[in-house]
Amino acid sequence: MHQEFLPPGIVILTGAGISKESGIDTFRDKDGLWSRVNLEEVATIEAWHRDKKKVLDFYNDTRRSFRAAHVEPNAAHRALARLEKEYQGEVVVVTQNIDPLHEMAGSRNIIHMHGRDGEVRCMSCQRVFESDADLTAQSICPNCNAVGELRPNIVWFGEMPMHMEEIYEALERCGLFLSIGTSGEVYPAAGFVLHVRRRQHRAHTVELNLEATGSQPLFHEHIYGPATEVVPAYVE
Ligand code: BV8
Repeated sequence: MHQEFLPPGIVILTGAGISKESGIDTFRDKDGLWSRVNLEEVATIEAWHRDKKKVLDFYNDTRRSFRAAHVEPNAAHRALARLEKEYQGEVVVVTQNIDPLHEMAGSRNIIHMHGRDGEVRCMSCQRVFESDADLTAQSICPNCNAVGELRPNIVWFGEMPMHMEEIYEALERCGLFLSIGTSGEVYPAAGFVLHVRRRQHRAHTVELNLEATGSQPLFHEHIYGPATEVVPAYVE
C-alpha cells in the first residue's frame, strides 16, 4: 500500500519501567539499580578503563538476571507486539532497555538505542558480535586476538547512543508518540517528545508511566498506572 494511504506512524519510546513487572529492576526508583550501584563506577568508559573487572562483573550479573527463568515479557510488551502486527501503519519501538523482552514478545521493528545485552564489542578492532559468555579483563577477541579489550556493546554515559539518524527519521514521520516506563531523565531520549512536537505539530504525544515524571508537561496526554494495565488498555 502506498505510504500516503497509510495511517500516520507510531513511535514508542520504552524505558526500564516496562520491564519492571517482568522482574527487571529500574534505575531511578527508590529500590532501583542506581540506588545500589554508582553509575559513574559501572556505566562510563572511564570506569571501564579504571576498573574493567568491576564493570564487566556488573554486566555479567545484569545478563544473568535477564536470563533468570522467571524473566518473561509481560502484557505490556505483548500489547506492543500485537499493535505492530495489527496496525496498518509503521510502528517503531525505540527502547532504552538492553533486555530482550520486546523481541521475546514478538515485536520486530525495534531500535536498541543504548545497545543490547548479549552483544559484545572489541575496543581494539571495533568488531561487534553476539556472545552470552561472561567477559573478563583476560577475554580474547576472536577477531583480532586482543586481550582484555572486549566490552558489552552498551552505550555508557558520555557515549553516543546508537541509530540516532534512524530514530529522528521515525520521529519526524510519526503521528503518535508514546513514552512508556521511562523517567525522562536521560538524554537524548528525554528530548524526543519535544522533537516530535516541534517537527510534527499535529502529532499526539502520550506519557504512560507508573507515575508522573518531570517531562509530564511536555505531553498532550498522561496515563498513569502499571504498564501491564495501562499499555494493553491503551493499545486495545
Ligand atoms: C550522550 C547504560 C553525547 C546501559 C544508560 C554530563 C556528563 C556526560 C553526559 C551528560 C551530562 N549531563 C547530561 C548528559 C547526557 C547524559 C544524560 O542524559 N545524563 C543524565 C543522567 C543527566 N546522556 C548521555 O551521556 C548519553 N550520551 O549524551 O552522548 C554525545 C554526543 C556526541 C558524541 C558523543 C557523545 C548516553 C545515555 C545512555 C547511558 N546509558 N544505560 C544500561 O546499563 O542499561 S542510561 C540508563 O538510563 C538506561 O539505559 C535506562 O534505560 C536509561 C533511562 O532510564 P529509564 O529507562 O527511564 O529508567 P528509570 O529507572 O530512570 O525510570 C523508570 C521509570 O519507570 C520511572 O519513571 C518509574 O516511575 C517507571 N515505572 C516503574 N515501575 C513501572 C513504571 N512504569 C510503568 N509500569 C511499572 N510497573
